Amino acid sequence: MRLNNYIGGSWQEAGGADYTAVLNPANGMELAQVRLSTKEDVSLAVKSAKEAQRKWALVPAPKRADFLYEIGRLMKEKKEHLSQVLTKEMGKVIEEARGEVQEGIDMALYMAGEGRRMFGETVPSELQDKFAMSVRAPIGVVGLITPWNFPVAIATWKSFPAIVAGNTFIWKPATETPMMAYEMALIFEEAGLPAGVANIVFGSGAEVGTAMIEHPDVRVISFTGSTETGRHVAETGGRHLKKVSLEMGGKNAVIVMDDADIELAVEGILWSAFGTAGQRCTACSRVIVHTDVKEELEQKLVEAMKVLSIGDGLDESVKIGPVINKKALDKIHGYVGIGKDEGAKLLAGGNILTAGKLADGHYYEPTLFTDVKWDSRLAQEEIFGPVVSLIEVSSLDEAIEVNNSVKFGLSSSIFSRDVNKVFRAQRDLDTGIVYVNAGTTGAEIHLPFGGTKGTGNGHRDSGVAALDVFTEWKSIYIDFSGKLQRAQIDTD
Ligand code: UN1
Repeated sequence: MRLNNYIGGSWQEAGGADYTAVLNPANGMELAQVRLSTKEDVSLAVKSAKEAQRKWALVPAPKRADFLYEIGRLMKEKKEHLSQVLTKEMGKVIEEARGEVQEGIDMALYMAGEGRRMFGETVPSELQDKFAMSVRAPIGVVGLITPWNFPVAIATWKSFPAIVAGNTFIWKPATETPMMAYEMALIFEEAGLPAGVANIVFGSGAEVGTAMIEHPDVRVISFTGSTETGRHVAETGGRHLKKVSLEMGGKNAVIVMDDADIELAVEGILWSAFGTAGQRCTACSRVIVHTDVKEELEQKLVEAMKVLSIGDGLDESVKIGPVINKKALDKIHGYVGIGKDEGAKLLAGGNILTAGKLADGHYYEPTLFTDVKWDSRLAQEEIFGPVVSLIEVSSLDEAIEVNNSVKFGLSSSIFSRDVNKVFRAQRDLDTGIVYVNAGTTGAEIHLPFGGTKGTGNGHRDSGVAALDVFTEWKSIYIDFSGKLQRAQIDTD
């Protein structure tokens, strides 16, 4: 299977000579090939998106939303198929793949509702016979750069608000997961989305991503990925005065207080640390535990980790799938080595798994360290794999301080039954998302998704907040007095 770009409503072969193979991380099998695009392919896509946008902006928002309802319906109809492709391509277990597709369906229906809201403001004017209001105006052609760990959901967080608001888009999916983008293109086509509204260009960040950021007709770049790449996107975008929305790394913590329901905390930690093999920006990678319950938590975690089944995510009984590729596997194992060198105590895991069929894929054993120093590399840097570090503290204040000590600020969580502690924590934890008595994952699409400090640059995906990325505020004053009225001057 060879995937082609989707530009101006038709399938077009990319201009580059190089192909990449899409490999199933569970067993190394080739799933598809993709020809890498060039700067010229991006120009073609931008041209068609720009032409389409003029007409699209004039389609009433509720009519634009009708396409989203249809896209949502088609995603629902094809949910099982999409989930199977997602598991094969990305590796997450099938139950989670279904969850991710559901997140996309939810986003379609939610954003379609915005077609009939998209609230602006009407305010009184300070002058007689004058009307004042603000509306959200589309921006134009927008560029979307999405990661491999949530190849559908994150793309829907960006593309659906973009189109309901009257923009057209160029989407560059991660090179590891082009098949989900291809599946979405089929859905856009079947839903009858006008040609040029949705454009997909496959290729590398260096070539396609850079060309999108540098193209004068692409006004917004919405990026989710690594902090390193995000910095480059922001720098290049800044030079070209682009609006750049960034979602980057995390080093998310679960705090377990001495009054917590420990069984529940164990479940929350397992799900948010080892689900998706730890490859969520929101994954729990630190557990900040109160001295009085540290031993109990350690024992229960180690016990519970023994029954986590590891293997191909298509097998319904498997709880933990592979990591995306060999490079990721080596990085994770590298951090385990760093942890050991730093003197952290390994309680469970710590190995690349190669027994039997696992040798054909990229599997890492769920890993638990304890007695980790809050300022060690293991506790500060993003690993993006199934590795958790326990850090001991003796008070809530210390727990919050340790949580806030990292350069990222995406998600955090506290397990406690004390309402006073819970309310102090939700106020003082400095992350963009806070959970109480749940792990660090599981954001719902109708609230803003994003983080503080090194995680982002002040923008948010999903929720109504996503519209802020893809619209400009336009303030409109209508004077129906028939005479010149001067604001701030004609005050009597
Ligand atoms: C991500 O981690 O990159 O909150 C996205 C969650 C999911 C989305 C995660 N709904 O874990």
